[in-house]
Amino acid sequence: MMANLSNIRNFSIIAHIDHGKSTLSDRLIQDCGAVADRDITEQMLDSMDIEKERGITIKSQTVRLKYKADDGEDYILNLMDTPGHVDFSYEVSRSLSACEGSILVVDASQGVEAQTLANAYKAIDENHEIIPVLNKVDLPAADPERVKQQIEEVIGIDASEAIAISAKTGLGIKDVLEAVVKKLPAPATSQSNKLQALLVDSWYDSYLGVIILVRIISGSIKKGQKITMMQTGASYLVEDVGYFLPHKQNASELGAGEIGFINAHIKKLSDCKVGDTAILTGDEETKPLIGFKQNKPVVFCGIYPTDASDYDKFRDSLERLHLNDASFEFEAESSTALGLGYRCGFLGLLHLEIIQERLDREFGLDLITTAPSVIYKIYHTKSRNLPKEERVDTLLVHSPSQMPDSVHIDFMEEPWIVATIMTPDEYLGDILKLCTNKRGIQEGLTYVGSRAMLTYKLPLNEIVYDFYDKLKSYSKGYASFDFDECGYKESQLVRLTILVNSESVDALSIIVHKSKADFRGRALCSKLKELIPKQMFTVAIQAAIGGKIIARETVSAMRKDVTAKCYGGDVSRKRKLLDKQKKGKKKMREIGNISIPNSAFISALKIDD
Ligand SMILES: Nc1nc2c(ncn2[C@@H]2O[C@H](COP(=O)(O)OP(=O)(O)OP(=O)(O)O)[C@@H](O)[C@H]2O)c(=O)[nH]1
Ligand SMILES: [Mg+2]
Repeated sequence: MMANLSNIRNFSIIAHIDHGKSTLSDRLIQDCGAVADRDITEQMLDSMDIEKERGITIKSQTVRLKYKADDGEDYILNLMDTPGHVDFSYEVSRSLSACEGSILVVDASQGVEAQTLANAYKAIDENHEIIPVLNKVDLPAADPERVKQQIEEVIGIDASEAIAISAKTGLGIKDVLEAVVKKLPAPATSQSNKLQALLVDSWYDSYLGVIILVRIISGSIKKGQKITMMQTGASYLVEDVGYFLPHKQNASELGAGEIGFINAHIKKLSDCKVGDTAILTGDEETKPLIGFKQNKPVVFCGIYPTDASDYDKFRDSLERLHLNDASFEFEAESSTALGLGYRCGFLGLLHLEIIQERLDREFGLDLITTAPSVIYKIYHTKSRNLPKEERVDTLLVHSPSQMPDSVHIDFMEEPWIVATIMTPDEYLGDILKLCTNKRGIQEGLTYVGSRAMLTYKLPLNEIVYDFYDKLKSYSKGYASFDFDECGYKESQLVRLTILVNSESVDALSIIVHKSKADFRGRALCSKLKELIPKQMFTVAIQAAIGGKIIARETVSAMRKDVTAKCYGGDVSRKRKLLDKQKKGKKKMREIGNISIPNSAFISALKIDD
């Protein structure tokens, strides 16, 4: 049975990382009786192994709940639990555009953090009605009154009726459900009864093919009808429609205002672009919905199988994983040091780490990763006289090996971000130093109680390097961080090449800012000196910018004591033996194939500055 529109509520649960969104979802599911008490587990919606182990949400999840409110009416609640980490903020945006309201969860012992702010603003931009909820009031450190004040001061929404809850003990959950029904609006009624379904998400099911999650804006959809995706033009016969309760449940029909899945035996994930509009085939004059802007990978790195014979398996694994997570990109690449591999693009460093871990865990692959990089723009000297917009030969590169010779480069640009950092006052000094060291430009500093809120413009390539780790360690984990891209700026960038016995090792080469090149070059060389084991011959490690060597280290050869057998005897005999050894070594150097341990590639890139 389709629900009456005025009795539907669609809402997202948003918050900073770890403030308790998934735990609150558990309680709401439990209170609505959707899952028997004995089947309740912690963070039920975090279904991937990696989510469970790390205790974080990576993918948004939707659940349809039935709730009998105090006014005696039956309501349908569509709840969307979202991830808190900045890398997955795209998931949040998509969920928000499928809903009319949000529950903003704030940990009452921590207060407003960087992602609280970022996600709250996203909800405001979507014209959402927002219910502020203060979680973890069971903790002794909780201070709900102070946090209420913070929400009003920093975010600027009314928090006087914020609900104090504990998602752990279940305190206040009923109040949250009542607020959802009373304060959040029902979906708007549409003028048309022609199907318009917003594609919110899609994923691959090994039995059914691609499943899509839709928000029905107008009209309805049922089994046996044929749908067309407006952007891609792909058409499919609908096999099933239904909801997640949280288990998958088929329904006879999905109607306006509802959120549910469509299974149409879709083979290609590329046919289903999230943000696209699905219509009934034949209704081509229907207007497409606004959709979302495509998210683009910002961090790139090369990934290579440790064992070259795993290459085919690696390619298959990437293809399979891509069906599950279309937000990473990959293209084949080869490196003289590492052989055949792929250059992959990710939404951020955590995303990179997770994909790498899934490749290892789900596909049993042993991989080497090169330094993460961003996309640089290179303006060619040929079109020097043209205005920037008319330069058609501008190159987008994310790997040093793609950089043309410096004589062909007119100038380069790198991406910048604007970061919001919130930190307890006592760590402010260190964090300011860190931002300056990362070439940051301070834009603002305000206080929210005893917490400082900093706005900084920073080059993205400094962020992907180790900014997040440093921020966490300088602030003992208390600082939080959010960022948005803010365009490209001209920058003095150079290619720093590492040469091992005069051969360039592209996997260790990087694109860096000129001011850091000397330091990084020296540091890389001395780090490699520690990491490369002694060989039978001398190994020279050099760092070069263009043709100029800026640093050099030498790994001296192992010296076998060839004169050991020669007791006493005259000097000329010893000489002779030593000369013979020298000749042998020379030969080895010529055919010399230095084995650089895999670990060197990763540790070499972790240099303190
Ligand atoms: N004491 C206490 N702990 C809580 C409460 N709610 C959640 N937690 C704990 O806080 C941690 C994070 O909870 P999650 O529900 O996974 O947080 P989340 O917001 O979903 O996190 P992400 O999805 O990674 O952003 C878990 O260890 C929970 O057990 C609460 O009300 N009281
Ligand atoms: Mg979660």
